[in-house]
Amino acid sequence: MAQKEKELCVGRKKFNMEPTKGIQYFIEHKLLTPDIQDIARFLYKGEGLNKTAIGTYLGERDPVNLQVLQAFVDCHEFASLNLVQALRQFLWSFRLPGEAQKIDRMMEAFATRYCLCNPGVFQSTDTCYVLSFSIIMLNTSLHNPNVRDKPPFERFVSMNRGINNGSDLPEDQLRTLFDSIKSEPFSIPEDDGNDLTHTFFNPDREGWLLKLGGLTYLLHWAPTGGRVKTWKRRWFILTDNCLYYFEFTTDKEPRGIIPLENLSVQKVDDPKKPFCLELYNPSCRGQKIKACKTDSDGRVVEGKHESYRVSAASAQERDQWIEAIRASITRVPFYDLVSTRKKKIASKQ
Ligand code: 4IP
Repeated sequence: MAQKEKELCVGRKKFNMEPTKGIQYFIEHKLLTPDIQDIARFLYKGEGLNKTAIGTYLGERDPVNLQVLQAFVDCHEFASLNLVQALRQFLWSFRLPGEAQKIDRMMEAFATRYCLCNPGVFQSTDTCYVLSFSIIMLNTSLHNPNVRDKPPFERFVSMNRGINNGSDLPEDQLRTLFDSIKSEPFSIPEDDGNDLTHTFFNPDREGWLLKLGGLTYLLHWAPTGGRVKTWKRRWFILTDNCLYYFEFTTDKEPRGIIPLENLSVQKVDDPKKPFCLELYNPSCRGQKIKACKTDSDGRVVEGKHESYRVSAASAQERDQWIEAIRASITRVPFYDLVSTRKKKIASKQ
C-alpha cells in the first residue's frame, strides 16, 4: 500500500474513534488543509468515515466545529427539493447526536440552508424548523410498528396549524410531504451501537403488564394486620413521554397516566412476581410520583404511588420496556425544542 493510502487508513480509524484527533492527523499529514471548507467537503464526501463520528464532530461547540457545521450544511444542495427530500439527504449525511443543544444547532443550520435554497417557501426559518421536526415525528408514528394509532393526514395538518408565522401552510404542500413520508420512511445511518437517533425514531411501545396497586391494604381477617397490594393486568402504552394504562386494549380512556419526566426506571426483584421493573423519582424517594388515575367512582384523582412496579411476561419483555421507557425519557428535549420554537413563532405575531 502506498504511504499516503496507509496514512488515510490510519486517519480514518482515528477519526472514527476520536473525530477531532482524526482531523488533526489528516492535517498534520497533509491529507487535508486546515481550511474550513476543505474539512467540511471532506466530511460531506465521508469516504470511510463513520457517520456517528461525523455527527459528533459537527455537534461540538468549538468555534472551528461550528464553522465546519455551517460549511458542511452549505455543501448540501436543496434547491427545488421539497422539505422531505431535503431532510432525506441531510439525515443520511451524518448521524444526529442525541443531545438537544446539538440537534437544535444542526436543525437550525438545516432550516436556514433550506430557506436560502428555496426562498419564499416558508415565511421564516422557524417555520421550516418546526415543520422538519413535525415530519420526523410523523415518520415515527407512521412507520414504527409499535405505534398503534397511525395519524391521518388531517392530524398532520392540525399539528402544523399556525406555524407559518401565524398562518397555515397550504394544504397541498403538507399533503405532498405527508404522502412522501407515508410511502417511504427516512433512511437513517445506523453504523454503530449508539442508539440515540434510533431512539428518536423508534420510541414507543405497548403491551400487557401486571401492575402493583399503590395502596397497602390492612386485611381485617389477618390476625397480625397482614398487608397486601393487588396486582392488576393492564394494557400499557408508552407514548409522548407518558405511560398510559388501560383495563382493555379497546378502552378510549386510560385508567391511569404517568408522566415520565424526572422519573427513572430500573430492574427490580419482587418476592411475588418475576421480571419486574420499577419507575421511581430518583431525587425524591419516598414522595408520591406525579400521576393521575381514575378511582373506583370514575373520578380522576392524583396517583398515590411512591413507585410503580410492574411485572412483564419475560425477562426479554422487561428489558425491552426498560429500554423503551429510558428512550422516551431521553427524548424529552426534542419536544422541548419544538415547543420553544413554536412559542417563538407565536410571540412574533
Ligand atoms: C387497586 O387495588 C388497584 O390495584 C388499582 O389499580 C390501584 O390504582 C389502586 O392503588 C389499588 O388500590 P384494588 O383493585 O384491589 O382496590 P387500577 O387503577 O389499575 O385498577 P393505581 O393507582 O395503581 O392505578 P391506589 O393506591 O391508587 O389506590
